Amino acid sequence: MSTSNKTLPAKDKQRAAELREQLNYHNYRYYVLDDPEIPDAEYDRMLRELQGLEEHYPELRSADSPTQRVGGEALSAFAEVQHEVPMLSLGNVFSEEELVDFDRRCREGLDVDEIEYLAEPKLDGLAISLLYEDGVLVRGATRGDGATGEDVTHNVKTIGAIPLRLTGKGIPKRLEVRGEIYMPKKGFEELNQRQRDNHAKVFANPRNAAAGSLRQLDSSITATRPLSMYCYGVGVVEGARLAKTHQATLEQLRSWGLRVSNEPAVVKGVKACEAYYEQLLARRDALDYEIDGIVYKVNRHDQQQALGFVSRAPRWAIARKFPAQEEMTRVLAIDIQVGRTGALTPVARLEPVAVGGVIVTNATLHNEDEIRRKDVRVGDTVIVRRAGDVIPEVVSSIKSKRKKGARQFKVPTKCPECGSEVVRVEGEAVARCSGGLFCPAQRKESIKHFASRRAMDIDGLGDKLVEQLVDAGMIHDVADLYSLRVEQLAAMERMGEKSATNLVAALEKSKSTTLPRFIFALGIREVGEATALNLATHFGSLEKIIKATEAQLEEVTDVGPVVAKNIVAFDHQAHNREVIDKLIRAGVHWADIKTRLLGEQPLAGKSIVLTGSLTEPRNAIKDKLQALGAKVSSSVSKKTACVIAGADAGSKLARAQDLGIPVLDEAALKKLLAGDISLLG
Ligand code: D41
Repeated sequence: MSTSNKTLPAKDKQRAAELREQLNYHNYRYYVLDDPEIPDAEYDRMLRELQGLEEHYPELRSADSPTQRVGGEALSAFAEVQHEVPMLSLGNVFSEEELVDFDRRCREGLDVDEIEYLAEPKLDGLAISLLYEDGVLVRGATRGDGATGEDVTHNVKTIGAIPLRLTGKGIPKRLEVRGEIYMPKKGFEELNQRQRDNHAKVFANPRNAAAGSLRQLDSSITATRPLSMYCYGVGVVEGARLAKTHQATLEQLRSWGLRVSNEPAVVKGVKACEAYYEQLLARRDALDYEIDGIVYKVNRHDQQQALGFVSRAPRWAIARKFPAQEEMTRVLAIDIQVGRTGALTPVARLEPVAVGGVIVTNATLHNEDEIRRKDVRVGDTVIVRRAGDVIPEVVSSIKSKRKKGARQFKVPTKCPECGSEVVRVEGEAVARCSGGLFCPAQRKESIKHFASRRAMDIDGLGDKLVEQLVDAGMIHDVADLYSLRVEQLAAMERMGEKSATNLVAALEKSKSTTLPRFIFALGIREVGEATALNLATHFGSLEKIIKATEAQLEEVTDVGPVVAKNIVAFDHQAHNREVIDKLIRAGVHWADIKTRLLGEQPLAGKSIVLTGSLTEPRNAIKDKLQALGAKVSSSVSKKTACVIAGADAGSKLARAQDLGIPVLDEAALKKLLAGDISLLG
């Protein structure tokens, strides 16, 4: 029977049924299979549409509607945990207006003019509950549906950021800490690269990777995954008094050795909430973890209590969502791009779509294997993801939306730029154009690389101009750059007398360079900045590098057989030797470097301490330091020559700072390993 006086149109009734069915299906894929098919943003839109319909026509509401549900169902493989204090859900708002509404409801509820909120980043991970008894971690549980979660104690214990025992004063007899487990962006990229190399499952985003890692039955797998955690609240507290505000609670947690973010801030009134939102949104890409919005919580606990709850969400907290980083769109075409080393990269041309506040029209498909694995076809509806400064990528294709007749994509057998044969070396993921510098695409890319900031740093020589110059036949190789004249350049599109003069001056200036930059600028395959530096410090001069055999090259730090082969192959091509000679004749020069004799130990007698999480395995770093004569020690003393500190370094870093001992980051470590001991003071 209808409870409203509006009559329910058949099309709305049908739409509601459709939404309900689809939402239930996607909910199942997300929570039970850990394998969502559509972006969260799309799910949210569908849910809100259904909520809107149900609000308008209350008779549409039913107990089994997805709008009545808070979270997921527990997976049977783990023991169930009943949360003593339910883990509430968090309401969402998507605009400033809606936030103003939230603030008004809170102010009216409390009968005050202004409210103090604690604003904090909303981490995009998994909600977790950690139970400490007498300061000892006894249980870790997922949130599940808020009432019942999964026991993941064995996995939680492998996460370094989670203390197994609390420290400090006034620890409660029982304390349930709540927070978010997440995977840092960098760790996520590295994990996916590893998975790709091992032909294992690649994760769609850091949150899925964190969920998949935490819900492993074998905790030794979880232990290899780069998980971390921030705490944002408490559940059960027994045998201690709670602080009076949320902020003070966070400080308490921090004082007990728990990991609490430095980002939360107290903000007064809705204007300040908005300012906090804007400043964090501007820094979103720079953070080393993904956040999908801001959570505002009424700071005072007495006010929280006065406001209470609606269904299973607090009235005193709200999440203001950021623009989503994943969206749905359609593939219009798949093109092949040819890189500097001839690598062919398939790129999807997309129907323009706003992702994370930016319009995306192209997304990488990485390589042939990835296209095949994801089975992306022209015409498909796909999920695109744009996170930080990483190139947008096609995450997956939504097979249920595929049109009949869509054909599988095939990498061409001839280079689309120059027609040369495409080759794919056994065991390698990339297919390459075999045209070398005959291929205009490779020529353009190698010139762009040569001119780039970290190479020869030629100011004013942009990508577009390089393409024009190559297309016009004005330059064929990097050395030709140095014979360009002002009149020639001034005649190019979008150039004038002034920019042409500036460019010629920049070219002149770039002639004075360093050996490592020059080697890097040559663009030898797999010779990056670090390798170029190692080669330069090892050999001291270009002459010696060119004359070196593969075996001699392999004596250089980080140079293995593959890189050594690439260098020799580069040197053996007459064309490359000619270009180098031409560059030197044009006046490119550098100062030779004082070399380190093989077996010489610049770090002899130095004691070095490693601390914090370093990106390279510790043993590998240790080996390299020891090869240079250093003693790697585990404690900091007055005799320590330096401390190498990675992320989240703790007491050793503090001690080094107290003693005034030099602290080096990983970039400085690279220099140290290349023999630069000036950093040791
Ligand atoms: O960072 C988060 N994802 C986050 C989630 C946070 N910073 N605060 C949260 N606060 C709550 C309440 C206010 C209900 C205690 C939350 C969540 N809840 C939450 N996470 C998942 C469901 C709810």
